[in-house]
This record gives sequence, structure tokens and C-alpha cells, in this order.
Amino acid sequence: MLKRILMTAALAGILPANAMAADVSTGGTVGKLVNVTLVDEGHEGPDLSKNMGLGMAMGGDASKAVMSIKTDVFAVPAGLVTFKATNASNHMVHEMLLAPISSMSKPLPYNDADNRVDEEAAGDIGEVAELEPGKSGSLTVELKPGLYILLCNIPGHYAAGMWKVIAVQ
Ligand SMILES: [Cu+2]
Repeated sequence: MLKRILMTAALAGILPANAMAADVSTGGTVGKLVNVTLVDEGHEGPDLSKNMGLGMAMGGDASKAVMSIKTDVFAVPAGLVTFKATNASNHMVHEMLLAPISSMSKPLPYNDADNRVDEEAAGDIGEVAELEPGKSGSLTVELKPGLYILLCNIPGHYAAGMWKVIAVQ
């Protein structure tokens, strides 16, 4: 109970962020950690101003993906979840956005003019924005059971294959 109160206080910004991080890193009862790695091929790839059609349910050939999101787990228990995102690229900015999905066969709302997911329409519930190469950041959110998509919404990246679905159980 005390821990729960501390967590709530930390989330509200009353306690320093590291009070919460310490709890999460011990893998205790107050939260689960998902390590997320943002990956590309390490060199200039295809023209990312074009929609490569490799986003979820866009119908493209996934073997053509030139960038991706990896996680160390594919499912986590419902409740407080921390995503620690690391940009493993040596030359490119990436980010990690989180949104709930109802099905893996339903494409996300897409803004063709900007060549990126329409974050608002997709129901974006948080992100680690624009990480420089080698940098990390984290996002902690309370999640209900369901499917969620992690994606990079730098123009062209999602459609180049930069997404991953995880289950919250
Ligand atoms: Cu990216």
C-alpha cells in the first residue's frame, strides 16, 4: 500500500523521478520494464520521403524492412509499465511512440502528406521523443490488458518497418 502511494506521488511529479526508477529497476511488484531498441541498417537506406508500405497491415513485404523496433519481451502484465528506449543507430534520430490497437490486421490512421502515423487519431498514449543516436529515454504508463503498438513516427520510418506489437495481459 505504501509503495502504491509512493508510485502515485512519483507519477504526479511530487517525488523525484529516480524514486520511481529505483523501484522499477529492481523488478519488484510496482512495475514492469520493457527494454526497447530502435534499430536501422547503419547507413543511408531507401528514400524515406516515400511510403514503403511496411507499417502494420499496410500489406508490404516485411522482409524489405530497413529499420525496426526490438523488445526484450513480447508481453507484460497489466499495470504500471516502463519502456526504456535506446536508439541503437549510429547516424539517425529515432523515437518510440505507444498507442493501443484493437487488431493487428487494422492499419493505423496514416497521414500521407507527412508520411507518418496520425498520432492523435491513433490514440497516442505517450512517447520517448526524438532520441539522438546512442541516447536512451523512458516512458512509464499504466496499461490495461490489450494489444499495443510501439512505433517510430519520424517521417517514413513507420512505413519502413519501424514498429512492434506487444501484449498486455
Ligand atoms: Cu525511426
